[in-house]
Amino acid sequence: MLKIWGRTNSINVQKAMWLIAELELPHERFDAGMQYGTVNEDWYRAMNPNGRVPTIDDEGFVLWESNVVVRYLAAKYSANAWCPADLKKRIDAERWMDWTTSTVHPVMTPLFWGLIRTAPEKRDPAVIEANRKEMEKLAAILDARLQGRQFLCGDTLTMGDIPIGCFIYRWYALPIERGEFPNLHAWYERLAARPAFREHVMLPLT
Ligand SMILES: N[C@@H](CCC(=O)N[C@@H](CS)C(=O)NCC(=O)O)C(=O)O
Repeated sequence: MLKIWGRTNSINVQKAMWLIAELELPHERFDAGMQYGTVNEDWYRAMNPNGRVPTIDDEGFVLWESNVVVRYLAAKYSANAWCPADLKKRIDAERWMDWTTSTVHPVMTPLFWGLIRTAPEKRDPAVIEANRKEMEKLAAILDARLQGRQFLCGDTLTMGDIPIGCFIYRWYALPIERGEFPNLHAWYERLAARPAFREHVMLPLT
């Protein structure tokens, strides 16, 4: 059976868990990371030398790096749906996954850590404001992309929606000012209507 290690409040674990739930894959999840430890145990480091979560073991195939875990699960268990069969469609989805990691994640990390995982007296308002403004620019890019589309890569969900969907939940859940982005908001509501997204992504921010 598919095994996955990682705490439920990790955004990188959430990406994988959302897809596992969408695909109804039988699995076992083990808490790991932060207060749960485990990631520094020798046996865990032998699977994942980074000491990070998530890590999966699919019938002996061990994999880490969350976007790659999503790509693998989508390709193996949902070819031509969550992982588009058409090369250009697949690469389009992968582009949004990589963009999320290279461009959105570095902006969301100081916002999330600053507002959720830092005591109020230790927060740096200038850093939070700079990244809040930067997220407005990225939201505008997504809003433009979603004009006339139900989902990022067309009218069906693909793996391209997964990493960014997790970040956009957090962005809407943070206590910050946001501009009006009607296409982005409509897309987010389509995600929020999905039980798997609600169960694994829309968790209290901790
Ligand atoms: N690039 C890696 C990053 C993994 C990562 O940094 N995960 C965080 C949680 S989101 C982690 O393991 N933090 C340390 C911990 O939980 O102990 C991925 O996408 O899987």
